[in-house]
Amino acid sequence: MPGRLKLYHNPQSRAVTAHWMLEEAGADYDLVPVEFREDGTRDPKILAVNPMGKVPTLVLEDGTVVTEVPAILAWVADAYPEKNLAPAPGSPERGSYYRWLFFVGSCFEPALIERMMRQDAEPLPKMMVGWSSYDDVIDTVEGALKGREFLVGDHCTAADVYMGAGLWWGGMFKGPRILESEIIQGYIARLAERPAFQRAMGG
Ligand SMILES: N[C@@H](CCC(=O)N[C@@H](CS)C(=O)NCC(=O)O)C(=O)O
Repeated sequence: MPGRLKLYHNPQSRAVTAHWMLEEAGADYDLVPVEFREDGTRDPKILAVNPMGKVPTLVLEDGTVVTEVPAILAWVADAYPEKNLAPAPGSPERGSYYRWLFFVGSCFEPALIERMMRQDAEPLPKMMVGWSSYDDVIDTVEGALKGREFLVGDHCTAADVYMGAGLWWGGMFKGPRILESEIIQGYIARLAERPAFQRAMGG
């Protein structure tokens, strides 16, 4: 058994995605609140476990530190196999699962950030950046979700937790095409009905 975990958390952050995942897994955990500061300094509590000063940071029962949302989600999915939050290692579905799990952090997030924070700048060259372009990312996400309830197989996996949370945040930040897309909004609405989502994201 994974034992008791500690999630360094701030509700205005990507830590809610890890929180949602811990709820999906029925994990035994404590939230450690991390304060965000306006003056550029960081809460010493987070610096004591993660030199990047970032949440989410998950600390396992033996003190092992896991950072980066997709790493935390993947670890939790594997640590609670009975919850069926990841396809079997080596299966074709595991390939799709990894694809979408990694797509969020390496394509969706940077594309959204580029689009939202560099609105007056020329887009970075498609061939150079790993996410190609914001529109290519949204087209790809819509294509992956078209006619499907979840990204992989017929039930929610850690890839849906990451993609769903990313799209949910993207909509809150008014990322172009996210609120307008019926496919994306239908997907978010399905995920938002999950009790684990509501416990973590609802407050
Ligand atoms: N690559 C990290 C990103 C984590 C991240 O950027 N966290 C932000 C909040 S969403 C943070 O902790 N910001 C506070 C700070 O940098 O002081 C992940 O995937 O977990």
